[in-house]
Amino acid sequence: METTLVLLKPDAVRRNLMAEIIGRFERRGFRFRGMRLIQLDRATAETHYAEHSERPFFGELVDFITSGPIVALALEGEGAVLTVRDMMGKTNPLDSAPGTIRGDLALLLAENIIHGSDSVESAERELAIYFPDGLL
Ligand code: D4T
Repeated sequence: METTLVLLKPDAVRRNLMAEIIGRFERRGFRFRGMRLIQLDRATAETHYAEHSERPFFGELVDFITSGPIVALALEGEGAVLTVRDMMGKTNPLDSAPGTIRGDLALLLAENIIHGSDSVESAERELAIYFPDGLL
């Protein structure tokens, strides 16, 4: 059994898409082990996106993810990491298939509404950032 970290980014919260997205994960059958509405500070955002620190879009990425509240979810299920990534669609919403979260709800790469851990190792690292007190 795997547990993965999902973020509903500030654009998802601003656009009132929380219930829509969370509902998809509920209906798919994941067990919710954590759910928090939080405002990220820059230091935490930079820790989360450390792998992108040298990329030209890093500053904008941190500006964006700290621009308003986000929702952090810890979702448990068989193959949760890959299943969530499949449900999200491709990173660039223009490439995301209809039926996926981004394919149905997003248009812009810089505002792609959701993050999901890309491996079991990333999930462990990221869950520790957003749920330092552990999971239910
Ligand atoms: P996240 O991390 O948000 O789930 O996205 P992905 O795992 O699907 O994609 P990523 O790490 O490659 O990108 C992280 C984040 O940066 C934004 N981005 C990405 C951007 O604004 N411009 C770009 O050119 C790229 C590649 C979108 C997602």
